[in-house]
Amino acid sequence: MSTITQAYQQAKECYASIGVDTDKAMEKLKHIAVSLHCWQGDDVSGFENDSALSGGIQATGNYPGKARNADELRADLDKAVSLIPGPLRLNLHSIYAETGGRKIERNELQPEHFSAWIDWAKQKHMGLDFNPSFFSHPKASDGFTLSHIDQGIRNYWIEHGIASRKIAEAMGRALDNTCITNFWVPDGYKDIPADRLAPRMRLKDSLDKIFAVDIDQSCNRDAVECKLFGIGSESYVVGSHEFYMGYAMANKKLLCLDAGHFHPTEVISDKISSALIWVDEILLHVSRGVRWDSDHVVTLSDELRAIAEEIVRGDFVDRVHIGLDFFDASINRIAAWVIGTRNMYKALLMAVLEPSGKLREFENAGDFTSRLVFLEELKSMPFAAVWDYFCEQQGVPVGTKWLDEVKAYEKSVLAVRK
Ligand code: RNT
Ligand code: ZN
Repeated sequence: MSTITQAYQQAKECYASIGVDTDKAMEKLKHIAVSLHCWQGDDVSGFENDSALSGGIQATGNYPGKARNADELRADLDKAVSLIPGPLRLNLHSIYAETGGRKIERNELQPEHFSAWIDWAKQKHMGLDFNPSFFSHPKASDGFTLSHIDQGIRNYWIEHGIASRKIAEAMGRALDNTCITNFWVPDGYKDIPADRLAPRMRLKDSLDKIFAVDIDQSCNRDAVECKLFGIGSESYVVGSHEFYMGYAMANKKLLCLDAGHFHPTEVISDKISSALIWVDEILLHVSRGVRWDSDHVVTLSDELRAIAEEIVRGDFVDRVHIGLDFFDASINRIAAWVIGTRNMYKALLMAVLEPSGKLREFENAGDFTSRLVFLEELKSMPFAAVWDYFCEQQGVPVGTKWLDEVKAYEKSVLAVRK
């Protein structure tokens, strides 16, 4: 018996002593999808090649070897995917369209511009998710898009929103796997506005026009993402939390909660159970803000664990779509994907390894002493042995071994990109 299996057998007994079946827990984990964001691979650049990143988001660092085209990005994704356990999806932005060198305006994008991505996903048995891109574009350069005061500019972005939903519908249909399309717009003011209402009314009107177009719900569903502030929109963001919470409720949309889009001491883990009373489904952008919405690589933090716990404890696996949203250009970009996504799965594994029934019994009986004792003991249970075994079972490297593969790839592939 290998040492990994031996350690697992011991861990299995240990968890059994508190009423947890590790085999069942792993089985559950195998059905929790995480949507990998393509934009970590190239610092949110995309393939349009004519606009710098804008919209108040920033990927800092200049680690060599960034993917310069779709083939390189797919090759890097192949590498990352091979090192991560679990059923992954891929999350694309519209700026990752492949237009064969021709300039296609964003309001004219078609499903055919994503056919190579669809083929890739098909071959990997992965679902796709999608995002219209309301940034890094001349028509977004003054910080407003769907809420712009100029109707012509608004119309352009409305058309982009509609085009994106049609692309997403085609993706969902082709893959027989519902696509989630997320709407995030950067619109906001650097300084104190005189009128907070009018841009919000315009945003509502634009969204209404985008969503008025009939799309097959089984192929695509839409989410809306709120934000507190961004670089250049410190004083006012049109699409605030209250705006989108209301919009999602009133219009049966998914609410997207990004971990970096609230006050620094506010956490999204506590919002999940509240939001799900009022909306059917939510989308998460699991990220890590450091002092601001900096989109650092996700670490195995208390908040990451709390997010996973909420999903599992509430039995929300089918109603919470887990997406990742971070971009770090200061470390190997493939490693960034692998670190963040393995951490997401680690947190989920910890969550499915909880004796949730027991904890709830303690709580309902008013025995908060036992609740605290068990929650604390769980922290030193042999989780790592179950994780290693799970990785082995899923055919991905155990421990830090995946890093050797990333380093080898860096040498042979990334270093050659100039
Ligand atoms: C920005 C939002 C948004 C983007 C991606 C690229 O603050 O979090 O989700 O990060 O769409
Ligand atoms: Zn986000």
